[in-house]
Amino acid sequence: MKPTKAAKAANIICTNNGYEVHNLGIKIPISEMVQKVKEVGADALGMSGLLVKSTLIMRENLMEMNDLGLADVPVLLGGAALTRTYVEKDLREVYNGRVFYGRDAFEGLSTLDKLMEMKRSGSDDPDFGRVPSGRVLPARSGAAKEAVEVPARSPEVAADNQVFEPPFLGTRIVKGIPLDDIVQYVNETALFRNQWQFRPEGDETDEDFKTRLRARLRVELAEAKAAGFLVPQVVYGYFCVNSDGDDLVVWSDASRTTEIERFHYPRQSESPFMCIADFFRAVDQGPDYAAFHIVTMGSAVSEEAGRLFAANEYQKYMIVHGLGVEMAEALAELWHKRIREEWGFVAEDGPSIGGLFRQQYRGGRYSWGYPACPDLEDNATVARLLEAGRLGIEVSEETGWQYQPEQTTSAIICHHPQAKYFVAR
Ligand code: B12
Repeated sequence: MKPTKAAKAANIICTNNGYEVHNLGIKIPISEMVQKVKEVGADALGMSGLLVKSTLIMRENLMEMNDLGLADVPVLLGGAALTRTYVEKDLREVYNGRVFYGRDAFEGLSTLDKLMEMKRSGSDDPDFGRVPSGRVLPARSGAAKEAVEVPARSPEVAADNQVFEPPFLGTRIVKGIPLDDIVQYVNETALFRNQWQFRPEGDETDEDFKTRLRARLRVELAEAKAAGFLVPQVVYGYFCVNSDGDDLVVWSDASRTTEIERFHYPRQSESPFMCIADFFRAVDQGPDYAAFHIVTMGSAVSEEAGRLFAANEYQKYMIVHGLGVEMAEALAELWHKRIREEWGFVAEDGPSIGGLFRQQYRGGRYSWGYPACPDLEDNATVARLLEAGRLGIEVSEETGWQYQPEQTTSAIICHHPQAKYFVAR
């Protein structure tokens, strides 16, 4: 399980409202959770998952609790990868006890309040948290779905697009990027609302709200600079590549004789049959190029956040952790822009930074684990390609294919003008 920041947000809000929260940490086996539940006589168990993988583990955990006869313990679930339907329909069908979805920490708090009220008053609402609800999918008709022939390539993706030659082939490491350059690319809504959990006060407009919080951001950034815990670093590079069916072949150099890595990308099973490989020339069509990057804010910010959490400085913890992760996201945006500059098509950018968050530029940037390329294992392939170990970045099956330090993210950058987000599976 990966509670990280999110579970901590729920933890902080529940603690502030009079609940005693026992935070067990990340990737905790169900046996350990059960042991703690019994030891403290917990009124409820909460789990949080950032990645899709954790949602599957949650399901297994609930089944295990059934088997152990512990289904009298209400379970609260939340996190980026979960959906209300998955919890309130699929998981309620699995768990013999009560299970709830918490869209945010406040929803978790009101569920707890209702559970406690029931306990205090001795009243019972047997349906609460038990009745499956949510979207009911239409029953599959007896007739088999008409077989769709999946083409080798999406007929909607142009194959005669301009190929841009990159400024160099191979990798480069960049350090010492000024924090002031990065902060301009911070998504303020994500930072102020989602990470820091602030909301407009009274009749404050969104713009007034942002102006108020920008002052706070300046203060936090100045503190971070003085303490030196935000350490932006990038490893990036350009490679000669070709598509080979649904694969992307990465060559050692422009002679295209030695394959050094190969990424497999899923193809949509329905029209328009998109697949990331289609954005690149096929082997027999001549050379094409892709850029890759891994950006990190370094391990010191994870350590500082960990220290604050351990010292029960929850509010400050949320600020520092949130700043670290949104600066990592901003660094990816900034570096993508630098790549467009170097590669010669930044003039096609939209007029505003806000527009960049909506992909107003030539081409696209895809991170593994996102819907167009869901396979997290390829985080390790790109780390190998860019030799990310040089920045102290680790990723393997042991880390659940997540990068360490946490405030790290990777991507492939395509110049094809049709390379925009889509859902492959
Ligand atoms: C910010 C962000 C990042 C940041 C920081 C991530 C972090 N560790 O915190 C950075 C830029 C580093 C990042 C990187 C990556 N990310 Co990211 N990221 C996000 C994003 C945009 C927001 C997550 C977040 O921090 N939200 C703010 C927190 C506070 O919200 P929250 O987690 O949802 O929690 C709230 C509620 O859910 C609820 N809640 C949560 N838990 C609980 C528990 C209980 C009991 C209750 C009641 C409530 C509750 O309360 C919280 C507060 O209100 C999400 C997409 C999204 N919109 O959610 C993707 C997302 C999590 N990332 C994703 C991916 C794939 C990645 C990368 C693997 C990409 C890559 N290849 O580089 C990497 C992995 C990082 C690594 N170290 O390996 C995917 C994961 C999907 C998957 N395949 O599993 C997501 C879902 C995007 C997507 N739509 O596909 N990411």
